[in-house]
Amino acid sequence: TAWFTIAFLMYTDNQSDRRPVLVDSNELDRVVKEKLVREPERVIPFRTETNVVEKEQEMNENDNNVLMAPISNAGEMGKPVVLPSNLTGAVKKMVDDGWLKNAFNQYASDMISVHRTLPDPRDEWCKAPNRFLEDLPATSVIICFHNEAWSVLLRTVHSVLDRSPRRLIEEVILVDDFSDMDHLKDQLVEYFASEPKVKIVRAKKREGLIRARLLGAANAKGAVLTYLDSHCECTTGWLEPLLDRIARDSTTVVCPVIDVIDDKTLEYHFHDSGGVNVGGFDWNLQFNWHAVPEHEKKKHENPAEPVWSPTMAGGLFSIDRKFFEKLGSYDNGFDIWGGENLELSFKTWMCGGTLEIVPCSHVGHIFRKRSPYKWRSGVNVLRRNSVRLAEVWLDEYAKYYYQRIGNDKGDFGDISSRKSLRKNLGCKSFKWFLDTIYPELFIPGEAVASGEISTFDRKMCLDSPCKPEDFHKPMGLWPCHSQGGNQFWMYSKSGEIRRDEACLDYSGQEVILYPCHGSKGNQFWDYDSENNLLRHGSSDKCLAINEAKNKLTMEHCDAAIKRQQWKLENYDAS
Ligand code: UD2
Ligand code: MN
Repeated sequence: TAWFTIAFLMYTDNQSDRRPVLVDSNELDRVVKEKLVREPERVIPFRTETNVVEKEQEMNENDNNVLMAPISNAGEMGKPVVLPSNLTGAVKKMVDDGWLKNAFNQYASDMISVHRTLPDPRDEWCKAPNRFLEDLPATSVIICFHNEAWSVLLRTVHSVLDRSPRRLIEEVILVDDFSDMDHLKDQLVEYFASEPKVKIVRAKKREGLIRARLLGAANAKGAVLTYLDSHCECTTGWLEPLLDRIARDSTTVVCPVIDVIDDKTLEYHFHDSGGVNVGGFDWNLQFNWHAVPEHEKKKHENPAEPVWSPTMAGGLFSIDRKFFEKLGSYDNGFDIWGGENLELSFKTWMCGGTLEIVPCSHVGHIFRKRSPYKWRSGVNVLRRNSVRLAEVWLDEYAKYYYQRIGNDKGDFGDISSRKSLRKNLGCKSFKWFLDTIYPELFIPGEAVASGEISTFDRKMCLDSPCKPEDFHKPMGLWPCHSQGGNQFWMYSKSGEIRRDEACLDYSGQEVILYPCHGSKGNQFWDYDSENNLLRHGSSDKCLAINEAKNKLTMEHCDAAIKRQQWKLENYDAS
């Protein structure tokens, strides 16, 4: 019968690497021997979970085709680690626990070397001789974490140390935002004891990632600060192209291309430079990605050249330390998570800098589907951060965000010092930023109606999220709640019913959300405000509610039928 054991091997030098590996029991001897032969004095069996093995053996008696990841090259060259799908018992529990604690597959990560190899993602353009300046400033790399997995954190740090010229790394500052996991205490200190470049700074209470980053900056000595999340992997040549831009102009803030490390298999997916995206945002003040716009593409001969980006994702960037300080670094009233990425983006542009994505630089990041750690109870942290941001930086455009949160700003604290910062810096207006740097953004002010779209008795409202994953799904209906959010819609001058990049679209089947294309047709709705009908362009049918099924349908227009009558909030007939 095929069964497996888990062996924890520990290398004993400072290349130390601790990873559980799934090994076919018949192979265990050979595998350990091979390791011993290759690195005789370095490998000692650290712990063998014999009881786990026995339990697993009992439970898996009938599983005779369990796949084993080869011990020595799991995840190498960025390949995926695929666990057997029929895991049971103790191993399954370990896998589940890993997911629960981290919102990614920690167990798979633990199987992969913390020094794993990755392919070189760079475009040939990046490798030309003298592409980058010889004389580059050294950077402090600041990595904040709150309860990060051991193998993932270590792989982040090693990828920095292994793939950067040592002279360009002033130091790597690990900022522990008050974690309570055991392995992040003495074990972490011991692990890096012989690496003089690595420093560990601890927050005395839970600060959230923004104040943790400020703590890192306060301890940093480098001329440049480079921030990374604690679940990243830097690839060959990632650092020089970033520092080069800052060396040429200290007001340039730069981001690498963020590649996706799969949360389940840890596979490293590369974006090639043809597929580089730039950052934007929507009026919910959420960051989003876009293809490089045409007006920007025209400025470049090669797609590997740095491109202007209206905003940054937030986690991975380099900035001149003095310029960061001049910009007032981050609002220290920002708690836990969110808002700081847009704050830094807006003020970089508005206060004299440039924000770029640098396609020669690739860093991977594990994107998660949920946040695994505790936030604060009783406060909507993200909303509070975003209101602070809007109050200080959005000028007359702040109202578009407030509409989206039902005009409920809540208690957002004191922002007077941030306002005077902006004033003293003499920054440009948000209108300038939108007109000049982000002309693609749809401005709700140009809408004819904005708010709820409800049935005539205001009982039911159009209600849907509008993320890319919601495209192609039927538009939902829900009792009206007057809080904006998924019930906030805009009726544009050109007849679209939209939120952000999503438009109400009918092509003969269901009434769905579809990316706005701006060419009317299936996305054209004519509101007849006398009869309250929403007449659809290409089909000449009217939007109606099917009360029995509680969903939308399209019917031949008839002004006498109540279920075809709609109210558009704040409809401006002129
Ligand atoms: C993205 C950014 C992230 C940050 C965030 C908005 C990328 C790839 N990631 O979310 O850097 O800008 O948007 O705020 O651009 N952490 C703490 N203390 C906390 C919470 C988090 O130290 O209280 C650490 C955490 O361990 C991680 C980093 O902050 O290293 C970012 O957190 P995340 O990974 O949960 O955020 P992410 O990637 O979803
Ligand atoms: Mn992250």
